[in-house]
Amino acid sequence: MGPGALSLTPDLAEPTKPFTLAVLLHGGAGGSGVVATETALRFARAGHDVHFISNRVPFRLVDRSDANVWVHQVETLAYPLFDAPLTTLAEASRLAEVIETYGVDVVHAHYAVPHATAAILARDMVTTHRPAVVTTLHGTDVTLVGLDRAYLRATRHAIQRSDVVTAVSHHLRQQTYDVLGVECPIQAIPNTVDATRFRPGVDMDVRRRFARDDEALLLHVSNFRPVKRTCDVVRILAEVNAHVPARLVMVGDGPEQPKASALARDLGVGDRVTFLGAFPTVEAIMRSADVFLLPSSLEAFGLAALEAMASGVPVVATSVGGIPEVVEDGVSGFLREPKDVPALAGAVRTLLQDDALHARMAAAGRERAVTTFAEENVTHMYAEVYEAARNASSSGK
Ligand code: GMT
Repeated sequence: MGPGALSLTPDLAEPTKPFTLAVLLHGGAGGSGVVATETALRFARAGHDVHFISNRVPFRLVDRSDANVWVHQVETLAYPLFDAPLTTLAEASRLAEVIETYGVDVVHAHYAVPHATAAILARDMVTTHRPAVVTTLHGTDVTLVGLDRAYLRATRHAIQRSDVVTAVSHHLRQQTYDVLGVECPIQAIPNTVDATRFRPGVDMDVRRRFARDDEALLLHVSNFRPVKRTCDVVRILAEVNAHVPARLVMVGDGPEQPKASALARDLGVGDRVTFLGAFPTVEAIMRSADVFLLPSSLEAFGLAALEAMASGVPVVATSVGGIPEVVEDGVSGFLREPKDVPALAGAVRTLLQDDALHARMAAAGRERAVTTFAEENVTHMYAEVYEAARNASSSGK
């Protein structure tokens, strides 16, 4: 390893050369913000300085006491001439300030729109030095929003100008080439999970808040966007409950929540579904469920499914996007076609009616979460990416 190179010991306990990282993210409850926050905090724990640049305090940043973690809120101007605040410009300006003030070495943009663009703009503005820019693609920044004519060229430009680009699954990496027309190397780095926080072991007090001991407890966690098909989650519960007494907990909030809630009442299962809203500490509920449901129509990875697997909870999900890279059909859960509610509900019933199968899948999911998606491995991949990005940046790529 040459001079100035970054190096982390395998357990990340002793960084040999601390660096300063700036992270651009959507601070809300979405998976990209969760991944951005938790990845950066792993580097903070290893002794590096971390600066979050966001429109709000990141959702999963529950402990604010670390001395080497800063949050810089992006302020915008609500000027009557503009239909909406010009956040990309505000974010780029704030980032440039942070880069100069704190000597940022690496900027990590999570979710290309608009963060990759803000990162490239800030890098061009800064006169003190040239920080490395890493962009991580998460999903709809490629498959939905990035693809929209309104954003496509700017998104492609920012991705290609990044020093290193990563995607959270092989499927998303390929989509970025196929649909966005990006022509630069992209490395697939999977998401990971804190397998100590997300661990098996039903908490009976928590479970009994939602279900009797003779009832099954199904769980869904998302930001209730249309791609999550939260109404199908409710339909699955209704179908399962027609055969096996069951309850459903829905964690999160978003545009489809009122529809899902109305549907539960229409289907006569209003009293069997609990909507808890969004909150960052879902671990205890996660490990207390019997089955985790993710019937999405689009999913680049499915972070919540991985959190369920780490918690020893089998997953019933759809075989779309990157989900098959996370959940192995028939091993750690069941995958069915999107919108096929009878098949998805059938898979849930199969799991609920066969204790041995349920136990096997729970154990297989946990095993996969702590091996294939091990935190140390994924964090090391990002450490190597930061090093490669710094090398590319210093050679003025
Ligand atoms: O891309 C999105 O839709 C937003 C993003 C989020 O912030 O919720 O979700 C994506 O990133 C997550 C973290 O990498 C992945 O686990 C999700 O699968 C992915 N969502 C989609 O592709 C729909």
